Amino acid sequence: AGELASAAEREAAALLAPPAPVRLGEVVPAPERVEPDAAADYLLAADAVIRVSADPAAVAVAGHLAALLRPATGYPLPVTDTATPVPAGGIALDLTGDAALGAEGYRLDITTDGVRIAAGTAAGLFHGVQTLRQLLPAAVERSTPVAARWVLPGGSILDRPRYPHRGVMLDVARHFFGVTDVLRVIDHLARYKLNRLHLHLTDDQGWRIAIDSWPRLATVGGAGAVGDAPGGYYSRADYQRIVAYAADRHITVIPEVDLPGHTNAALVAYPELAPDRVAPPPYAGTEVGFSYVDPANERTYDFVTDVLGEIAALTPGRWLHIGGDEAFKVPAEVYAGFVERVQRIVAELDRDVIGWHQIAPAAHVDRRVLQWWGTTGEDPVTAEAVRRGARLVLSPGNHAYLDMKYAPDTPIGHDWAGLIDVRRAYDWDPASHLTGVPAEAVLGVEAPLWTESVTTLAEIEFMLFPRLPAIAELGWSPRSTHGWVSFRERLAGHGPRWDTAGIAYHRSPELPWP
Ligand code: TNX
Repeated sequence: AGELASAAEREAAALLAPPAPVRLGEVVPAPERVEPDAAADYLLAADAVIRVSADPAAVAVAGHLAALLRPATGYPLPVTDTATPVPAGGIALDLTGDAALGAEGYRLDITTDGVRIAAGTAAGLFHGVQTLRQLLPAAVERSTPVAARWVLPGGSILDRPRYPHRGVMLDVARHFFGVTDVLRVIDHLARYKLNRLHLHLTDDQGWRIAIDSWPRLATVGGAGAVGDAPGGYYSRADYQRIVAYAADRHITVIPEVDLPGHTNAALVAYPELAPDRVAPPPYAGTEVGFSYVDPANERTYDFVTDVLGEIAALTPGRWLHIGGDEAFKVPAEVYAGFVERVQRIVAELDRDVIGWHQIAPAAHVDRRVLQWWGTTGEDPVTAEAVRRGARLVLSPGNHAYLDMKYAPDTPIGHDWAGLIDVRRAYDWDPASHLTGVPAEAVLGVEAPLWTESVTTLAEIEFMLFPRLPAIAELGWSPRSTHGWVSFRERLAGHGPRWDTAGIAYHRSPELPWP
C-alpha cells in the first residue's frame, strides 16, 4: 500500500512540473545507432495525420500508434493511406519491402517537418512505434487528455535486434491468471520489443487449458492452485484470444505442457496415466520432482499426442515446449527414451520442440531448442547437445529468473538461485555465458516468472519491473551499447512512465529515479 500511495504522489508531482524533454538516446532497449539533431525537434500538432502503406499488417500498426497517442493527446490522429494527399507534418509508417533492416528492424527519422518510420516488415514498424512512444513526454501514458507540448527529439535511429528470441515465461499453473491479466503482460512485452510469450500451462498444482479429448484435465486438473488459491483454466476461445492479441503485437505464444514430471494435476484427472494407476490427491504445495506420467504405458503417448495436437491446432507459432525439468523419479534411460518419443510427436505435428535443458541427453531432432536455466557457466551435457545441433535460449537462474527476490527484504519470491537486483539481471552476456557453446548457437534470452509466491497482477508487475527491461535489452541491443552507467539512467527515466501507466514496480535503490 505504501508503494501505491507514493506512486500517486509522484504522478501528481509530475503533472505540476513541466515534463523534462526526452533525449533521442533515452530508449530501452538501446537502439543500434542514434544520431540526434537538436535543431530538428518535431512538435505533434492537433491536426496531424498518420499515413501508412496499404498493407493490412502495416495498417494495423498505424492503428496501434493512433491508439497509443489519442487518449493522452486528445487529438483525432486519423489514419490514412500513403496515396491520399494530406498536409505536411504528420507521422508516416512506410513498409519499404527493404530486406536490409531484417525481420524486425526499423529506421526512425524525426525532423521539424514530420516523422517517418521505415521498415521491411510490419514487425519492424511495430518496434519503431514503441521507440516513438518512449520519445514522447511520460504524460503520453495517461488514459485521459492532458495539455502538453508533444515534442519528439530530432534525429535518426537505426535499429534491429541482436537475437531473434526475446521472451518472457509466465507460470499460470502455480497460480492462475485470467485472460485480462495475460493481455496486460503482453502489453508490457510489446513495450520492450520482446517477441515471445512462453506460457507454462501445466504443473503439479493445476492444468490450465481445455483439451476436448481429455476434458477432465481442465475441469478436474484445473480446480486448484498453490495454497488453495482459486484455480481456473483457459477455454479454447480464451487461449485463442491470448494468441491473437499477442500476434497483433508481433509476439509469438509458446505453449508449454510440462512432461513427464510436474504432472500431478493431470494424474488427479486421469489416474490411468499414473505409474500405479491410482489418483494422487490434488497438490497445493510448492515441492517439485515427485510426479510423472508413466513412460511405460502406451496410453501416455495417446495423451501426449492428443494434448499437443489440440494445442498445436490453436497455436500459429512454430514451437511447442515439452518441459522436461525435474523428472527426478524417472530413471535416466527411460527419461531419454520418453523425451525422444515426445520429440517425434512434436515433429509429426510439424512443429519445433523446445524443452528445459534437462532434455539435452536425448537424441537430436532438427531445430531442437534447449532452454538453459542453470546457475553456473559450466554445463558439459548441454554443450554436447549443442555440438549435436541443438540451439539455446538462455534463462540463467541467477540472472534471468524473475521469481528471485531483488534483496533479502523483498516480500515475495525465492532465493535458491540467489538475489537478483537490476544490475545482476543486466550484467551478463548471452553470447559467452556458457563454456563450450559458440555464440551462433544462442537464439536469445528468456526471463521466466514462476508464480508459487506471486498471486496478483500487481505482484507480477512488481517482479517484472524494472528487471524485465534489463533482459529485454540483453536480447535486443548490440553488445557495443552495453553499459550499466548508461542503462541505469535510461531505465530510471522510465519510472514516471510506469507511474503514469499504473504499472506496479520495485523502486530499486540502485537506480537514480527522477
Ligand atoms: C525450478 S526452473 C523449476 C520450477 C520452479 C522454479 C522456482 C524449472 C525449469 N523448474 O518448477 O517453479 O524452480 O524458482
